[in-house]
Amino acid sequence: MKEKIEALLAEIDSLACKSENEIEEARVRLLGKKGEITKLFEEFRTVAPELKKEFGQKLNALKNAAAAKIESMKDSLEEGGAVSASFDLTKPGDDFPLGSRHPVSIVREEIVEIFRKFGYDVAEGPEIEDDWHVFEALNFPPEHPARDMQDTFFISSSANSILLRTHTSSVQVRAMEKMPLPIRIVCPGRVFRNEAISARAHCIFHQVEGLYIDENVTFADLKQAILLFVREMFGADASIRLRPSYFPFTEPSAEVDVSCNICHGKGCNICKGTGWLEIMGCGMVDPNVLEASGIDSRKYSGFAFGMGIERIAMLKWQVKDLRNYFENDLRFLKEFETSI
Ligand code: 2U9
Repeated sequence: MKEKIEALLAEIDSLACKSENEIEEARVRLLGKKGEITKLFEEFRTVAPELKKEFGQKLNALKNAAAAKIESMKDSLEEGGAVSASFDLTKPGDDFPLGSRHPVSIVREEIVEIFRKFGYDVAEGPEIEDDWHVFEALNFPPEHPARDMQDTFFISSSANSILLRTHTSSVQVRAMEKMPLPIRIVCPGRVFRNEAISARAHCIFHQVEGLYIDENVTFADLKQAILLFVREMFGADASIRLRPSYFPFTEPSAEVDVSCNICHGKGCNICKGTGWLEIMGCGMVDPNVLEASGIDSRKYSGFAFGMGIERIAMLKWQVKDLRNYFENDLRFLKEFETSI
């Protein structure tokens, strides 16, 4: 048996099959039901007990060597090691279709990059949040309609409810709780609102919010930061106007409009004849919000802003229906191939 094992090992070592058929023949001859190695395993039953250990190990090594040689011959054949006549190595490879970036990702990165250049860090946080970080710490009164089942997806309604965040402001609250001052961050992320899906509303959308807290931060700083952002995003000739507004977390608050980049203020159907397009909201962080996260509102002040990414993308590419962003229709997504 010893000689037979050694002879087979030498044979395996010198095997050089040139086709799949030859490999299969070798496999059957060695490892098939009536193969040489299988027969040796049958013979092994008659080996004296004191020799069983030695021959058992030798037989297993032989079987493994045969299986490994067959696998390696298959691999090298696939890689063109032994080439069959029908295989044309000069043939060009098949096209590999490339995907394209999603328009929401393109705009998110553009916004984040602009603020990064201004010295802002990027902060992210959980989509599943608690009542404190989404509402309570942001000065939402207990009866505020945004807390209502109509607007918020609740997961559990214990004392500190668990819910899907309705804005990324919760990330800023978490940053205020743990980051040293001054804080200068932008927070991109997905948010959830219990809305009926239509061309103008969706239950999931994306925001980028920003927060700057330091000593002596003023409304003039806010206005300048937004103007610089808008000029980077919409072109050096873009201008802004601020209209008074209300948010629970900022005081004073404003809506920001950018001059229409389609008609340049003359009035068109995109800006509905006004010459202005609403792009974001902003304001000075309410002192109650600073205090709720342990920041001394007599020493520090801050500004914040927020924008919907889909809204900016709609203005950039004149997309009319918000649902396009969520349906993954390749005909829509392919239109952004060149925008990468
Ligand atoms: C903290 C304090 C203040 C974030 C802000 C807005 C104004 C705003 C909307 C734009 C369109 C949301 O996507 S949208 O519907 N956002 O108008 N967001 S100020 O203010 C903050 C955030 C965090 C601690």
